[in-house]
Amino acid sequence: MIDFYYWPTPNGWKVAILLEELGEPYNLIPVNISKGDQFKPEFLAISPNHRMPAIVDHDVPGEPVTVFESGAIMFYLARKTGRFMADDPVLEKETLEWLFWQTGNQGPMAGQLSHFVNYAQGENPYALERYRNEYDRCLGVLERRLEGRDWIVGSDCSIADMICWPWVLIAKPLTASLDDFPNVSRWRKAVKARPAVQRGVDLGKEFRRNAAPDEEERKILFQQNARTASEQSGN
Ligand SMILES: N[C@@H](CCC(=O)N[C@@H](CS)C(=O)NCC(=O)O)C(=O)O
Repeated sequence: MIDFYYWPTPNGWKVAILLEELGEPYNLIPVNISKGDQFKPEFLAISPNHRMPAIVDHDVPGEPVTVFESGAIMFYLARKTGRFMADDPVLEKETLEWLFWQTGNQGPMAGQLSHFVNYAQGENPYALERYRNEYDRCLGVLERRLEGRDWIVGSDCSIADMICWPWVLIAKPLTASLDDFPNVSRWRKAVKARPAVQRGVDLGKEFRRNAAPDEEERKILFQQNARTASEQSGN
């Protein structure tokens, strides 16, 4: 069985979608990032970067295997199950390129855009513009990749699609339009139509925030540095 450390955000959805697509049972462990669960020592032993998602795979010989970072988790599960990543070395290399691209480019830029759209409205027009442009640039990268192809890598839906899709799903709340990106729009719709994808996005929806973060939550989420992280972990 897999323990899945999760909170319902785009980064969490990536792995939720894959687990639902795999159809294997898993044990959901909520990591309430507004309350500081990401700093608990038992979580840090699994995810040293204070971030979810993370997994622990108990279905292995010997000690359970811990995996943090969505790209690494998805690569691990795809390798282990032989699903959602082609066996061919060149296609595997292409999958890795898109996993790295997502976690090094689209994810951080969209995450910062979300911060300035949702939590620091009007406070920093330069930052808002900067991340809006970068998010738009990333949509352009995907648009070119999806020209003449249904999926990001190979001929089927793969972990490359599952990792890139959640931050495109929420383009509108991020104040971006997909009007100039017809290939991305078509692909977004095709991924969304998959029942397992819908189940992944719905996972833990009862935990979703329905109010702006209060002062304490803002401090936990937005004023982190090495010292506060260490204090929160009790070190
Ligand atoms: N590169 C990481 C990003 C994970 C990430 O940023 N997770 C956020 C939620 S979307 C988190 O755990 N935030 C906790 C915090 O900001 O303290 C991945 O792809 O797994």
